[in-house]
Amino acid sequence: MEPAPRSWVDLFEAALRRAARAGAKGSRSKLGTVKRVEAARVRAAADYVSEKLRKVALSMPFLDSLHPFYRELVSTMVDEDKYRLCLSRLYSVSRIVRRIARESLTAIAASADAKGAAKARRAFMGRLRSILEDLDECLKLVGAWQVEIAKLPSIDPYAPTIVIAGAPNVGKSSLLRAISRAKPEVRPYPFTTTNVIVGHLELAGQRVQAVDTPGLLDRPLSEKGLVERRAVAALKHLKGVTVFIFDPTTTCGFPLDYQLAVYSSVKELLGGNPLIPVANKVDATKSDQASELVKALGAEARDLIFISALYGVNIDYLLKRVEEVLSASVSG
Ligand SMILES: Nc1nc2c(ncn2[C@@H]2O[C@H](COP(=O)(O)OP(=O)(O)OP(=O)(O)O)[C@@H](O)[C@H]2O)c(=O)[nH]1
Ligand SMILES: [Mg+2]
Repeated sequence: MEPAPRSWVDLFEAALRRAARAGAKGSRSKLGTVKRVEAARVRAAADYVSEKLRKVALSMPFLDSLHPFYRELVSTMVDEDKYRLCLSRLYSVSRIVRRIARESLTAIAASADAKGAAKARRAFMGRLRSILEDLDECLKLVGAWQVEIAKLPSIDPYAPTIVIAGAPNVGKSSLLRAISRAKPEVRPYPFTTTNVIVGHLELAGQRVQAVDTPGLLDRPLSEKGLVERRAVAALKHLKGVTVFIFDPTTTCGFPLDYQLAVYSSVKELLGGNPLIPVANKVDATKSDQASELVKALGAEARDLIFISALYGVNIDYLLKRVEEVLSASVSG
């Protein structure tokens, strides 16, 4: 991405500097030379601004050509309508600047004396200034979006993926640490992970990506916040297998019923795509807590795997299951 100017002032001042440099050349005795110098100043400022704005606009991701996964992630970072509007304004201002520069160049060429040429150049700078001033809100927004977009994880939406999901604080990031080289932040409180985070591992000689997601709450899609919607984007659009994590100890702060409600909504989102239920924190799980989960899951408890992400218990077995599911979904 071409970095956006921080404000209209930065852009305008950079244009003025270029104009000053372009104007430093040549003597001022003959009218022809004066006109050439004034024209060079206008051209230098216009070229710089117009090119800068064009590059910024064109270097930003084009929403409609993004993969749906990225499209949804980006929509949690930018207001799509504003985004389109600002980028098209940058682009159109880039052209307007060229047009008014041409008008000024004509006026400079037609001016009868040095004063007239200088006046035409000053008039151009004045118009440029007010046009850029009007663009300030967009420039700042684009700058902020660029910061967000630069933080997007590099996930291949076409590669086999393990999506780790669950309620907050159940140990999702701990599991990503346990199975990949990624080192997402782990904290003893909820809402630590605010973005999708990718890690890589090898399963049966194949490179597989694992994606850690922000914790999900039990509330309808329409009420989900931006951070939660990043997890939803991963669940909806990445292909492979979802590992859903329960914390039967409930030290995560969410009762089992609550976690089960989140589980149901994840199943609904996945619409039949592969899902492995996992009970984490087995090192700290009491037997009645384990049986409560098994009972609540009914027939699905058959697939439940007890692990400890923190102490590395049963991780190999989980990965074996993941491998089986992934190879079944590839061949199926
Ligand atoms: N006893 C025990 N604690 C664990 C285990 N796995 C994770 N924890 C602890 O649970 C807490 C939350 O772990 P995280 O990995 O940050 O949980 P998360 O699901 O990523 O949390 P959010 O990103 O906030 O949704 C931390 O204090 C971990 O040390 C485990 O297997 N056993
Ligand atoms: Mg986390």
